Parts: sequence; C-alpha cells; structure tokens
Amino acid sequence: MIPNQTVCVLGLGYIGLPTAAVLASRGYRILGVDVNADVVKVVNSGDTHIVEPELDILVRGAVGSGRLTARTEPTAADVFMICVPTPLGPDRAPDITYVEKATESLCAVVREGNLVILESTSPPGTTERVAEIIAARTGLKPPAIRVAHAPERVLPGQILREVVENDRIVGGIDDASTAAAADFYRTFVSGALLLTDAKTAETAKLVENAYRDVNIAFANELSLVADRIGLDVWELIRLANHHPRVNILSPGPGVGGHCIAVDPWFLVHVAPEVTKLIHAARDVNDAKPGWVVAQVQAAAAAFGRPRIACLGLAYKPDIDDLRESPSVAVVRTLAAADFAELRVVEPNLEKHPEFALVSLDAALRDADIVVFLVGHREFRGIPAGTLEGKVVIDACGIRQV
Ligand code: SAJ
Repeated sequence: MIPNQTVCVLGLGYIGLPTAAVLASRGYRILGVDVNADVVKVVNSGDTHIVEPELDILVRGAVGSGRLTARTEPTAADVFMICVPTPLGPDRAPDITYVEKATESLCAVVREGNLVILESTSPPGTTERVAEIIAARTGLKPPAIRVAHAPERVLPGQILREVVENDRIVGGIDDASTAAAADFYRTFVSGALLLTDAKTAETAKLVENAYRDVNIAFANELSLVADRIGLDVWELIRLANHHPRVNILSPGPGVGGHCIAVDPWFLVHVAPEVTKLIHAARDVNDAKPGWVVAQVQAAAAAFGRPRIACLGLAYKPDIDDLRESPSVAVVRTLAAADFAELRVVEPNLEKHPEFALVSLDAALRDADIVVFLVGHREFRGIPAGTLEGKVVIDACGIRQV
C-alpha cells in the first residue's frame, strides 16, 4: 500500500523526471524541483523536455491529475530524492557540486523524520557528505533523519520499465536509514532490494559501469587487431562467443552516454595506482572515434572530394540521445578536416545545431562512401543492393546489431 506521502524529487533530468512520473502514477504527491526554470515550465505544462518512450504520456497524466507539480525550489516533503548530475571536473575528478547544492537547497525545508535519498551516481563518500551538510546546516542527525544511497541503474530507452523492474542496491549511512529507504523503494520497485551500506552502494554502481566499459574496450581493441591482420572482427567474435564461457561485447565507434564514459574515472580517482586496467579501457574506448576517422580518411584518399554519408549521431541505436556520442565526435572531426561533402543522417532527430541533417535516401543516393556509425533500425533495413559500388565503413557492425 502506498502511504500518503509527498516526495520532493530534486533534478528533473533523465532519472528524476521518469522517477517522479512513476511515483506520481503510484499515488505519491510529487514536487519536482529543477534549477532550470524552462524545465519547470515544460513539466508544469504536462510536457517533457527529454525523449524517452511513453514518458510524455505518464508526465501528462501525472500533471493532469495534480499529483506532479514542478518548482525551482524545494518545499517540505516526507522523502527527498536527489537526482542531479555528477559530471567529471578538471583532471577527470568527480564534481559533486550539484549534489552539494541540491542538499543545501533542501536544508531550508527538511524536517525531523524525513528520508533523504541520493540516486545520482556518486563517488564513494558522497552520501556521508550529504548527511554532513544536512547536519551542519540544520542540526538534524540520525536518528532524527535518514540518509541513504540507491544508485539509479536504468537504461535510456527502457527507463520506465527499469525504474520499476530493476533490482536496486540500497545503502544507508546507518542501518535505520537503509531500512527506511528499502521500505520506500518496496512501494514501487518489483525487483529485489539489495541492502548494504552507503559506501558499498556507491562503489557498486561505479563497478557496474566500469565492468561494461572494460568489456567494450576489449571488443574495441579486438577490432583494431582484426583490422591489422585483415580479419572480420564480427566473424571473429561470433565464433569465439560459441565457447560456453566467452561472451564478447560489440565493437563500436567508441563509448558514449553520460555514464559508462564517466563513472570509471570515479574509480580511477579514488585509487589511481591500482586501476591500470580501468584506466586503459577508458583510453582504448576514447581513442576509437579517432580510429574511425582515420579509416574514413584512408578510404577518401581514392577520391577527389568524396560524398560521404554519415549514418547516425546518437550514442546508441534507436534513441535521440547525443550525450558524449562518439558518432558526433567522428562527424565533427570529418567536417572540420573538410576533405569531403558530408551527408549527415539521424532519423531520431528533426534537426541538429551543428550539422544539416538529410534523409537516408538523399544521403545514400549519390554517396561515394557510406559510414555506419549507429545501428539504428532504419539503417539495419537498407537493402544490400543500395550500397553496391560504394565504399562501406561499418563502425557499429550494422549487419550484426
Ligand atoms: N556499446 C558498445 N558495445 C557494446 C555495448 C555498448 O560499443 O557491446 C556502447 C554503446 O553504443 C554506447 C555505450 O557503449 O555508446 C554505452 O551504452 P550502454 O547501452 O552500454 O549503456 P548506457 O550508458 O546507455 O547505460 C548504462 C547502463 N549500465 C550498464 O549496463 C552496466 C545502465 O544500466 C545504467 O543505469 C546507466 O549506464 C547509468 O545511468 O549509469
């Protein structure tokens, strides 16, 4: 049963807004807070500023029912959820300024008996820092207040399902905080709740994304090896993956998104001398867009000024999200080098501030070189005959994704 509670969600981005909408649909009264007044306006009009399947319907319903309202400042609530960005600062050190600012802002309204949950992916010790800020500003300390970390783990494109179905790690600054946060998540999460302490919860989230980064780096490194010795990397991986204990991921133009390309650095930051592998994986993945550019340049050398169809800008298939996209990096570098006529296609976007987008048909019609950067469904359906006579550079394994 859902208690009659108010939840204040700080940060209405890719995590906060879907979470707010799901909680509202479960009967909670939600106050969404964002420092960006435009975001607040959009949400209060029942609209969304991010593209995520079905989110618009849920937000419209939540706002229409009066269960979700947005403001630029927090108000009193039973539960506070901090869902703000934790970007990389200078020297790839974690920047937790947004978490600190959000915590400071809730100190004006937080009361005894409240539960404060940090969902943002955070370096170890951040949840303790949240508790310290609250204690310093309000005098509220456990047991008067509960503070816990429950790292978000949703996959863009499947957020609404995963917010509910994923198993969740829940770690409080003390056992009572862990229990209080678990009670809260139990009201809307159908996945298992895995209880631990705050620092382990913080580190587990970083480990998950670093694990994926290292595995993608292995696949990306194999693509370089295969190219060096004249092999098809996709065939190589397909064969190796028949071994019962081998499961190699897919090479691509690099690693994008705001998580996997960022979180491993948080681990490197806390233990730089002993994270050589994690650091190397970051370097391998970061170097991949440059390698794709070099391949295109090598192919272009056979032409005067070739027409190049660049297929895809998003950071992964079938979404419109361009955050840290390696494909954008590739196209930007090609455009700056100015040795070709680029035809840029991104079927999930209507326009792009930097590149004039054209239709897939228009791009393919007269292209000399076709570069597959993202495995979007529109590209997977291109008949092989359409590509006849063109040089094809497949950075994302279009026939295998
Ligand atoms: N990629 C490859 N090869 C692969 C798989 C992915 O090159 O075999 C690339 C993608 O094209 C993309 C990047 O990696 O550029 C990351 O994509 P992703 O689908 O692996 O992950 P994200 O960044 O969309 O979401 C990840 C997820 N973490 C894990 O799968 C461990 C998600 O569950 C997290 O919630 C999210 O990070 C986050 O917010 O931290």
